[in-house]
Formats: sequence, structure tokens, C-alpha cells
Amino acid sequence: MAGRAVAGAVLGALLWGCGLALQGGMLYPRESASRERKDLDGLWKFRADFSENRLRGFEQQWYRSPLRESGPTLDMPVPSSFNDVGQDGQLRGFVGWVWYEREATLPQRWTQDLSTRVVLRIGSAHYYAIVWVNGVHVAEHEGGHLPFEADISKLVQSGPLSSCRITIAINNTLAPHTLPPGTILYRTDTSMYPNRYFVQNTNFDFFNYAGLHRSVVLYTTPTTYIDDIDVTTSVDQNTGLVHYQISIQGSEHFQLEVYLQDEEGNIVARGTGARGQLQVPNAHLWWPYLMHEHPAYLYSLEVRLTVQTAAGSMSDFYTLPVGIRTVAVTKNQFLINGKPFYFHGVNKHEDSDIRGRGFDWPLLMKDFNLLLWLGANAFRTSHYPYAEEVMQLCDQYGIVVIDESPGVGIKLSQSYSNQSLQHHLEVMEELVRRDKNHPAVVMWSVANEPTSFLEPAGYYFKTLIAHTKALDPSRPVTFVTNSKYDTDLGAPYVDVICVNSYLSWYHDYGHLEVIQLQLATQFENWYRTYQKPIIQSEYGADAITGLHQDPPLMFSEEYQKSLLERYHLVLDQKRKEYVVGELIWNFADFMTDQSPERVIGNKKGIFTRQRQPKGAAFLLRERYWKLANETGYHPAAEKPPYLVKSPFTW
Ligand code: BDP
Repeated sequence: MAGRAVAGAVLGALLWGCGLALQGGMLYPRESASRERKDLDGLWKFRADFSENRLRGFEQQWYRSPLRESGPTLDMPVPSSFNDVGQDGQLRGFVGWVWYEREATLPQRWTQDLSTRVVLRIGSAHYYAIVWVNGVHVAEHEGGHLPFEADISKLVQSGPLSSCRITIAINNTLAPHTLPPGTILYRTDTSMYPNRYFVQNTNFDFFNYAGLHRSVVLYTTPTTYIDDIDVTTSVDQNTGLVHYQISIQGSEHFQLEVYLQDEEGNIVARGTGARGQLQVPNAHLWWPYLMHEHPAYLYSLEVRLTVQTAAGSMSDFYTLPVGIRTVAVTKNQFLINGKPFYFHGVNKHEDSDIRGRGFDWPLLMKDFNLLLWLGANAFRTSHYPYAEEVMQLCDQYGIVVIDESPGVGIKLSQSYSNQSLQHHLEVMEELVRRDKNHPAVVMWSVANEPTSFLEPAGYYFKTLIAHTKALDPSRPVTFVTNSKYDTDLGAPYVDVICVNSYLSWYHDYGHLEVIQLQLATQFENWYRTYQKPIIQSEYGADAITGLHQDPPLMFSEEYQKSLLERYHLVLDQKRKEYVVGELIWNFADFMTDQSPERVIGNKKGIFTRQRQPKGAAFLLRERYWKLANETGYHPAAEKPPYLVKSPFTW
């Protein structure tokens, strides 16, 4: 019973956040003539609360004074997961509250100029976070993959201090109503388990890394500021149309000017007012990588806000990259700029040695270089939203994104409650708010492989998909299903059907010969029933790098390659009909919970966790460049072959 009380308290704290309403925009913090930014990356003070009820930090109010005064602390890098940094096995699997703290020194202008607004922004704190500045509560947020912020101007401008102390308490406990969901399992048999023993159980296949996974930044705006910009684009003949809507906070009397610049810095269109439409004759469209000779063309939308105040005039500037492109879906095609687009790419994870899910520029660039090398034109953000910097690179490199919510592992009936649905709707709102302006994002994915036979599931997904479409009518919506469970509850409502299957892996072990028949049947059944384009959104096999076996046996590199080749035979037939994409599971090996099915993580990567290629990477590379030539689009030729050559071959 005591154990239940312990974790009850852990979970109880999570409920505080329910019912948060979405307020304001969430523009990426960019510097401009009116905005400064200060990154708080580096070493933070850290303590995990190992007390029995995990609530000592709150009981002793650790946020009231520097963390070192309430006990020993560790140095913890930010951004990073805390799990794999240390040598303490207990911390690796810790469940409950951890505390981060750091002092930030502020420029004098920030603390003394009352027309400056100072904002604290947290890119990702997994899973539930409470934030204090100088001991004062400023923000709470539920959900580990999306940013949140707090206006801390009053706090930092009210005293003589030129520094502030930021304390962030983070709880990684997953409950049936969280996204992703989880449960705390109590082991009360004292002949087998120590007193108050509990474990965190989940129904998804990746390690529940936790901590401050992305940068924490301070940035400024004027007190009247550009709060949000919403851009959608369309094309009329050769003219690109940029529809914009801008929201301003702080005053109702302002002037707005917008300028659209091309890549050479020429102003190609201008407008005034909070909403409007810019016309760009002979527009350069944003095309995916390998689909066009000049992919990923980005204009810059510069927004200039001017306000007259008693003290004079005040300005705010914000520049947003804009790609002009259209997305549409027919019953058997996915169209970008009116041309059929075939997704040939990967599923990823935010996962690497030591950092766990922590953001890391070298890793990100390595991943993008590998995608370009591979000839991949797309990825799915399985199984949660990725860092904003990742989405920006996709815009810049022309890598098309299926942007997925953390709706993974939804299996229990309690995870279909109203509370869960409410939270899932809010997460979709936060995701669309953050990523709506990225031309690379061509589709929203609301969930991955939920269990279908539970009664409320139909209502849940119907509502969720309708809500997402209402939030953003400019993009199609999908839902990822798994033929293993014959899940079809989302299919009637989505625009594109994404199907995962693990033929000859989770069943018919070793029988590669059944793949062609089973895969063809899978596609035909889905298409016959729904008449919608289909993406093979996951397929793959574990391969331990360096393990060879010919004829192929499971877990060898040869088996992984042979399995993919069998899939490709069918994909090559069906892509001529209604299959519009193939995304390998997975780009790289990644960490999971421990189980007899996993050998230090999931080994379905075509690259190792250290990003070295297995044999399958070369196989896919050959295929993707071939697909690029067959499905790409050359404006002069008007039809394939596109004749692109990998710059990485000589
Ligand atoms: C799929 C899941 C994915 C897993 C994969 C696997 O969507 O998260 O990692 O199976 O088992 O069903 O490798």
C-alpha cells in the first residue's frame, strides 16, 4: 500500500497540468534588430529526488534557494538526457522528479529598459516540468517534445539583480493519460520484491529518456511584439501566392509592413496590415530534394512592426523563411506542386550514445549528410515531434517531413479517456502552432499503431483527426496503422494510409519467401477498402552489425538485406498504382527498454547507433537514387527520367 501512495504522489503531481489552454504563438527565437537571444546551454546543477515519495524537493522547497544549499548536486549538461551521462545505474532508470538549476547573467538593458520583454523558453523538458525564476513559479508544461515559455520581465526588472536563478523540476513518469502513455506497476509480493517496489511500464519500443533535451534560451522582444505569423502558400499559373496572418501582442494600435525577399535579397513583394496576400510572379517553388534541379528554394518574409508610444516609436522585426509550394492528395497520388511525389526515406529517432535524446549539432549534421548520401527525400518524425532546428534543416535541404505527435503506445482503455483525448488535442495544437510554417512538413501524423478494438477508440480518432484537419486545412492528415493488429479505426478519416508491417520478422520467422504474397495482399486489402494512397511507413529487420550468415538467417546483415529486397519487389509493382512511399524502419539503431527481444536496443537501423553503415544502407542507397531518377521531376523534361547522379559517387 505504501508503494501505491508513493507513486500516487508522483502521478498526482502530473495532474496539475491538465486543462492548460494554448495561449499566444511559439515563434522560434530568432535574433533581429529588435530581438536578442542568450542560450543557456552548458552545465546545470542537477539532483534526482530519490526520496521515497519523490516529493522531498517540494516539501523542502528546493526552488527557494540555490540547489547546492539543500544537498549535493551533480553537473548535468544541457541539452542532454540525464540517463546515460553518469556512472550511476540507479539514475539511468530513475522515475520521478529531477531538479535542474542554473544562474543566468543578464545584460543591463534587459533588466533596466522597461520597454524590453524578457522571455524564458524551454525547447523540450521530458515529461512534465515546473519552472521557477528566483524562486517564483513562472511556468508548467506537460509533454516532452514541444517548447513552452514564460514572460519573466517583471521578475528580472523589479530588483537590483543583474542575474537570475532558473530552477526546473522535471518528472518523467508516464501515466495512462500522458502522451506517450505508460503505467506504474507496483510489485507488492514482499517475498520477491523489496518494500515499495514499482516499475514504469510502457507499450512503445524506445527508451524513455528524460531531462532538458533541447536548449533553454532567454530572448527579448519589445513590449509590443510580433506574437505569431501564419503563412500558407498556393500557386496560380506561375504566380506564387503567400497568404499571411500576423498576430500582435501589447497594443492594438500598430503598423505592420511585410517584405518578401528572394534568395538574392531582392524584395519581390510587399504588403501592409495584419493579414494579406503577396503575389510573386514567376515564383521559385519549394521542391523536395532530388525532385528538382534547384530544390528547397526559400524566400524570407520580413515582418516590421511599428508602434507609437508616449516615449516615441517602438519597432519589432521578425524574419520567417517561406517556401512556396502546394500539397494535395488524390485517391492514388501524393502531389507536391501538382506533381506526383514518391516518399523514399526513413523513420528516425532522436537517439544517440551518451546524449540519449539530447539535441546535438554534430549528430544532426551527420544525419543530414547521411540522408543526402542515401538519396532519401523524406522522413517521419517517429514517434514524437523533433527539435525545431531539425525542421529548419529539412526546409533548407528539401527533406520532406511527416510530422508525428507523441501518440505512440496507446493500448489501454484508460488511454482513451476524455482526459487523454483532451491532452492529445492540445498536443496537436501545440505541434501545428510550432511547425505550421515549415514547407518541408507535408502531412501530420496523429498516432502510431494504437489498439483498435477498444470501444472508445473510434470516437477518439475521429475527433482527433477532424480537429487536426480543422487546425490546418492546408495539409493532409495520416494515422499509422499496423497490419499486425488489423487496425483500421483511423483509416476512414485520414487522407493517406500509413501501414507498418514486419513480415517474416514478427511472424513467419526466417521465411522470406512469404513476403511477396503477404505484402501484395496487405496493399490490395487496404486499397480495396479505402481507395486512398498508401505509404509503407515502416518495414525492416534487426541486424547486428558485423554478423554475417549466408544463406541469410535472422539478425544477420544478409537477412536484413534480403528482407528489404523482397519488399522492394512488391513496392515496385504497387508504386505504379497507389503506393506513394516507403520509409525504412529504422535510420539508425536506437535504445529501448531491456527485454529478451532487444540486444542493447533495437537493431533495425541501416546505420549503427554510431551512424556507420550496415550492408542494407548500400542497398537502399542504390534503390533511392534509382527511384529519384524514375520519380523525380525535371522542369525541362516535364517527366522522368530526371537523371540525377549522386555527388557522392566518383
Ligand atoms: C513498430 C513500431 C516501432 C518499433 C518497431 C519494431 O512502430 O516503434 O520499434 O515496430 O518492433 O511496430 O522494431
